[in-house]
Amino acid sequence: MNVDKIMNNLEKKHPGEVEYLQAVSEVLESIEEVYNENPQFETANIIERLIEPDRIFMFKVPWVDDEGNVKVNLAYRVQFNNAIGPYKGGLRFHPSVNLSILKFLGFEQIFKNALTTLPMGGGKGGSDFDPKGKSNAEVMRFCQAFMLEIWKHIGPETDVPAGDIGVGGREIGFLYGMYKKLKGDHSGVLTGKGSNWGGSLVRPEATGFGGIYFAQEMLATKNQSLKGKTISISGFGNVAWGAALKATELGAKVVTISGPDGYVYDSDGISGKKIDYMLDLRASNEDIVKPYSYAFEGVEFHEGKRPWEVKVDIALPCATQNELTGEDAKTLINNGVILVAEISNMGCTPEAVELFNRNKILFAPGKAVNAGGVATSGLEMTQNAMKLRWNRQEVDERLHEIMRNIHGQCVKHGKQQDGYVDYVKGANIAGFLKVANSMIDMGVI
Ligand code: 2IT
Repeated sequence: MNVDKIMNNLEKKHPGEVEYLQAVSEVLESIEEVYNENPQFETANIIERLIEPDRIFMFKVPWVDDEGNVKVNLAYRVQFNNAIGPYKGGLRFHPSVNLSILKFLGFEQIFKNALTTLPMGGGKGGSDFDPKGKSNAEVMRFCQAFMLEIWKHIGPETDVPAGDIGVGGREIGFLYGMYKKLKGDHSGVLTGKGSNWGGSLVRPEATGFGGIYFAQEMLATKNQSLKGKTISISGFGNVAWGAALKATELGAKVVTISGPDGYVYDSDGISGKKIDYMLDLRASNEDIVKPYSYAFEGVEFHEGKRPWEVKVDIALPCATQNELTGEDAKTLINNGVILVAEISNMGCTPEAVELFNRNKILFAPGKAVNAGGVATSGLEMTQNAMKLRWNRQEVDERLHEIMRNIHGQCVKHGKQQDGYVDYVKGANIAGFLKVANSMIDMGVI
């Protein structure tokens, strides 16, 4: 495989789509060796068939705000690959959303979903709609208008959207309500549903819990545990909340959370009612973290800064892509960080990843670490199909087992001769082999 040539061609076709190109090139570099050792991949022209989405729906969403003004947003659903199951992946509502971001997320989702051990393909969607400052009724009208267009192209065996940044339980409710009305049935076409109407217990916590279970496995390879470790977390949404909850339960101390406005440093640790307060912050729809520093004593707010300058044992990016740079990685390494795990998707820049690997820091990528979210979505689909509901313990145990399994796959394919585990390589190879071999089994379609 000639990675440079493939990347040059892809860039010519999709100029300026930096996040998408970044995600593809990271996977290709990881799998190059395995690919070259198995000529059947080249014969089936797997790479060219894998790196472009199967199809993309792009549509406008007209809606009316509370003052009666007609607004228009741009929306997308990227159906990337369904070799091992229906397209599956979240919806992101954020002003930064564009095709490059959704294609990177959809591409990552293919390998992540393959790692979960469950039958799910990869997809992603969303809109540049900004939920910040919108009323409940405006969010509802937008979600209804979004579903009015996309409902024809999704379904429980076709494509199953869920939440991502800007899409939580409230939005899934509005989207599901409209789908149910249009389709005239109760097929569980979205995950992250409310627990009264088909949602799975533990789904809200699952991405954060799964990330912490994964970090525990990583630490165990060095005979260490979370007990007594200090942790910096970025973000304050659903993912950061779940991670803070589980890390604290296991005896670690979380000292930061962050928003677009800056980060808060709480030397006493973010635990108990302070973690509940994260939910209030989110529900306020303001997208700022500063109010935390008024709500509790002894808390510092660092305006416009990111939390990676704080000296900690463990850093967990939980906000968005490329939120931890090479410079941040240097600071963390100089401060003695022992583990960095991306709970956000592609949270670290390639420069940061390279520095962690070179310095033999325990580092794992989002597609492995945050797979607990979509895995629990898979468990929600299973429960919907069986028309039953598992209790909290049953779901949590399955999630835990899946995270252990993903860690095992990363070690199997990523262990280097000196014993260091390259989790990026391990995750990419394990996910690729499953998807590529499935594509070969099914012929050229
Ligand atoms: O990035 C992700 O894995 C998600 N936003 C969750 C996707 C899902 O289908 O639950």
